[in-house]
Amino acid sequence: MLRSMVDVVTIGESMILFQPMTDSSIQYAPLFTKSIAGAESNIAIGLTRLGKKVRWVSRVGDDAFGKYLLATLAGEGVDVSQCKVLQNESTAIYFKDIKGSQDPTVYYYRKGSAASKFKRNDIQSGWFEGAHHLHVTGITPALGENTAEMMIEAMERAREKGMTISFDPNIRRKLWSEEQARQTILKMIPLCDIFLPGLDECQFLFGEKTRDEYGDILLNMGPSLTVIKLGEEGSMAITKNFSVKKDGYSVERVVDTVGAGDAFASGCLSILLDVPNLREELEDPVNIRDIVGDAIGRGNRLGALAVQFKGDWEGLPTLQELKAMEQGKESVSR
Ligand code: KDG
Repeated sequence: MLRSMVDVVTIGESMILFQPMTDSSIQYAPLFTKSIAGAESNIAIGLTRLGKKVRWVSRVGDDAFGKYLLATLAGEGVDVSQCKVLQNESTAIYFKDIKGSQDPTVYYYRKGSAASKFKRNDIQSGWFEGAHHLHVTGITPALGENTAEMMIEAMERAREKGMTISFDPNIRRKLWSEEQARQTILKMIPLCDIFLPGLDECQFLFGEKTRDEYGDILLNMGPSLTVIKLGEEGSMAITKNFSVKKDGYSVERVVDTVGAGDAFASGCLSILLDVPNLREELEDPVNIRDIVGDAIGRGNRLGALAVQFKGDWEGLPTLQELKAMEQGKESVSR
């Protein structure tokens, strides 16, 4: 059967997210809102809203949460046809404690979840059918005994098929030991074309160095493009032929920082994935300096939008809304 083309495939776990409805901390909050979140599904929604066709591959439990999760993503227009509902398994949940201006604290209830059982033999050719690009994170390999092996194999298969790959390390210290995280992420980096770490993640992986030194190390490891996220300062892109930095957007009130990196990746990829023959262009990037600059600028804008909303993806714009912002048009709401 010939399926329609897919711009991006992403593989990972999404969870049911509960957040206190009021400003009180989780311990005292009487009421919670329910939504979904997970780095890969955040990106799937972000890119879909920006007009890309995205397939999210996962496993959920045969429970009400699994149904809600799949319905939410399908409702957003994400292709969930390669997700499986596993009998007698459960869908993961997590809680986010927002404490004023600090980064929220998250509490995971995901050990032994349906998606944590992913293994190498689960990989299906249908995951990649008709697809151009794979986006992965460092969260999925941390979930279960076999998920790192599965992710590495998925990246290798995508490469064999000629797909480009982006990788956000999304280091989550609550999920694995520092040593396991470092070892696995260092194995995954050479398999990607576009690496999207935060500055703190570069420090974690390579120790204290300058930004240019991180760029040199990473260029020698394999990715043709590394984009280092610098928080409020913006972001910088490094290729073998040039580097470019774009300033961040100032934000009046930061509500919730979780999901900002995924918003950044969605914005950045939404422009890069429009480049024909992306891998060749990235390998010898002479003509795409401006495009890379625009991509990280859009990433910065989306990151700044995401932190102003409670929830990981609720504040992400549609392409039409984004274009209006990029052209400086005021929105007319009534
Ligand atoms: O990047 C945001 C994610 O961290 C959040 O959605 C939850 O996927 C998640 C995780 O594992 O931390």
